Amino acid sequence: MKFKSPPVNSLSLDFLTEFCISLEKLENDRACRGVILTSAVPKIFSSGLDITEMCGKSTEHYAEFWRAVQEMWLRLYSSNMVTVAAVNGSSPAGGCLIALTCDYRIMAENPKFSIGLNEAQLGIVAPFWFKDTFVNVVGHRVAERSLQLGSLHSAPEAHRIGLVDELVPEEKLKDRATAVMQQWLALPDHARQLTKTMMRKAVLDRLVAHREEDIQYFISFISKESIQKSLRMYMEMLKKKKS
Ligand code: CO8
Repeated sequence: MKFKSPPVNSLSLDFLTEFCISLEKLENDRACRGVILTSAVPKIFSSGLDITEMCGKSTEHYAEFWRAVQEMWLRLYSSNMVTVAAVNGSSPAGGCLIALTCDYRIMAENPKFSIGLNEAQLGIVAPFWFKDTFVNVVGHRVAERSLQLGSLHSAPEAHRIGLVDELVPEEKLKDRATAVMQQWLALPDHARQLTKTMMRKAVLDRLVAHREEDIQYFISFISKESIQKSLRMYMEMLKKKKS
């Protein structure tokens, strides 16, 4: 699956909806046992949640948007397919979450590409299920430091802390992702799927049990004037950086 929503593959409500529909189609296709997620946009895997969806919108919109973000994560984290992220560009926040949610991550070894849960830099807080997913990949201490600092890690650093499983030259990314997929698909599906469920169930169940509460928390957090101000300033900073 190639993300193609220029300029930066931000996760808008439309993007998330289409992502879930595409994933469901693959999930229901008995001939499909694995999916490689990558980007068709040069230098960017995904810029994370579309900030404009979280700025100046109605309570109903925030609820719909957040439910779509949850749905994307629930489907991908619980997927029966083998999921490999071929991270061929920068991948902050929600983009990093997509990669973390896969079974295996391979990143192009370009030191200019960065990845991480940088929410704290925007003045917002990564939700508990972003944190749980991160902890499951890198461990508690690394996650705690990285989350508090809102760190964006260069590709080599991301590899060093275990945020990505391997680095390869950009031109070899597709071949390597295919080889990894073959290796994972060599195992009997039922054993691999049950093992995955065993490892992920507690974290998945936690969001399922607190889904409505999490939506209400998101709405009240994001609607705060101080948070709206931080997001507006961040967007302005992105635009200024350009000029
Ligand atoms: N949402 C909306 N618009 C964006 C986003 C985004 N996430 N990222 C970039 N854009 C826009 C820019 O404003 C710019 O718009 P315009 O052309 O109108 O000026 C356009 O996309 C291109 O951006 P850049 O010029 O910055 O492109 P570069 O190639 O130079 O850089 C980057 C690409 C590295 C992706 C850079 O744009 C960047 O760092 N973006 C911000 C990424 C980020 O911090 N995302 C975090 C989103 S928050 C999230 O995912 C989790 C939130 C959890 C919420 C929990 C609350 C309780």
